[in-house]
Amino acid sequence: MLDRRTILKLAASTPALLSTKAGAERAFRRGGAALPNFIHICVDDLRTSDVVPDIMPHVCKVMGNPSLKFANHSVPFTLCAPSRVSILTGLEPHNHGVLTDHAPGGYTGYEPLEGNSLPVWLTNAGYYVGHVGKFINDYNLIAPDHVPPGYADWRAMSCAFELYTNFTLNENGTQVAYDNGEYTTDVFVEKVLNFIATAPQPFAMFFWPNCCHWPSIPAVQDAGTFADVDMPISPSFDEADVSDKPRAIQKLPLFGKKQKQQIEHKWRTRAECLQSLDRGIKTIMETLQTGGLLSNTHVMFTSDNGLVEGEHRIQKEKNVLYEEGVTVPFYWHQPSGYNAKCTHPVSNIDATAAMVELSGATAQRVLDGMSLTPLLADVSAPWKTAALVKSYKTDGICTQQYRYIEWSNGDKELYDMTIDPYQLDNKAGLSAYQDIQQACATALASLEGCAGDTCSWTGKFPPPPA
Ligand SMILES: [Ca+2]
Ligand SMILES: [Ca+2]
Repeated sequence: MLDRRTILKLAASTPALLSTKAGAERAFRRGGAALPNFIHICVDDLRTSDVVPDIMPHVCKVMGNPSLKFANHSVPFTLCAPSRVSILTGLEPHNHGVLTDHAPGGYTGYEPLEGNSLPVWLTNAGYYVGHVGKFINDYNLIAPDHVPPGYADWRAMSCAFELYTNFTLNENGTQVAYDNGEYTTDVFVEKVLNFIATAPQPFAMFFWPNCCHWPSIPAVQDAGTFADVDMPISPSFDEADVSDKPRAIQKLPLFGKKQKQQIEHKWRTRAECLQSLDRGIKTIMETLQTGGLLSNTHVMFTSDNGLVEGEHRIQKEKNVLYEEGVTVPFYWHQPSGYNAKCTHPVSNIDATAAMVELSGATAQRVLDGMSLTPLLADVSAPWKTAALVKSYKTDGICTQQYRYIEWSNGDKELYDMTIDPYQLDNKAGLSAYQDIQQACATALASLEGCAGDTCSWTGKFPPPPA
């Protein structure tokens, strides 16, 4: 692993790269102002409840403040590959067509799209683009030797992404085995630090660790560190009364002792698995700071999907639209230092549109996302009123106040998040909520077929009944 001094020394040698004509042109293109760098960190299966000081103290400190926090950030599809493809294409899943983790989805579905994706647009705009970590499901099975277009520095897992040791990376076309006890997250962080130290500016790094996806194996030093810590219990854990819920949830029995122990075990291993990443992000932020790069680098921290783990009697499931699955952390540390909490409904495709705008890149397709740039300056700026969300069996919308879900069997759910943040009391079908439900259903029906600008819904939703 590189120590700080080596990294700074490497950084000091980087101006040779910057002093080239091409590098200079890359760095100063927009009216003389330097184009910003990007570090896009996308954790795998991270829950919002994981980003708390007891589990991720460094992330809470360095990303939580002074960052912009998007507190109502959903993913377009609550599954790894469809969500990642939305980030890379800026499209809603119904427009990119990758709706599963495996064929016809996964990398099988993404491969025909990859030549027209965010990394390619950034490269065409003069960016030096890197990727470290997990890519898209089944990349390892279909094309482990392939370096996708748009990446100047490619270091992706070319093995099963569930591995935390004894793994292989495709490093710019060469298969490199890590079979001496190296731990994925630690190796990935080292690669990111190397990139920061050597990449010509402007750069964009997609740091997508496999952590903390099940089996959530922690680094040796972290194993057992949460053994005596009790899992926080949400009011919706093992929901006592599910008579308000759709038929699929009503069928679920209350947990037995063994199931509760299994859920708690998974929570503990996930918390332990996140420790290495938490330390790594602290080092990355410190390195950007000491290298003088933080003043011109946007750092985003998010997850590809959440995970329902015990809520509403669901033992383990990401592919549902309850809050723990569909809403994921999103922090944006930006050069301006603007620090606020945004409650507008935003989606990962909106971040893609913002990266395109900030980089001066040209997307070679019509983006479905709405650039977040107005909110990066003022969280009360005018914004769309709903985000479209999907899973296998459900479609829905997230608004500033409501969650509305339609199941494929016709069952419906409506939650007023201001009075019912744990989604214990489904309001669908209640006469007092009829107007709200109708407004939500109208927005959903429109967004399900949207493209480009029509994906930015601006219709109003009635206030809740008094
Ligand atoms: Ca995932
Ligand atoms: Ca209930």
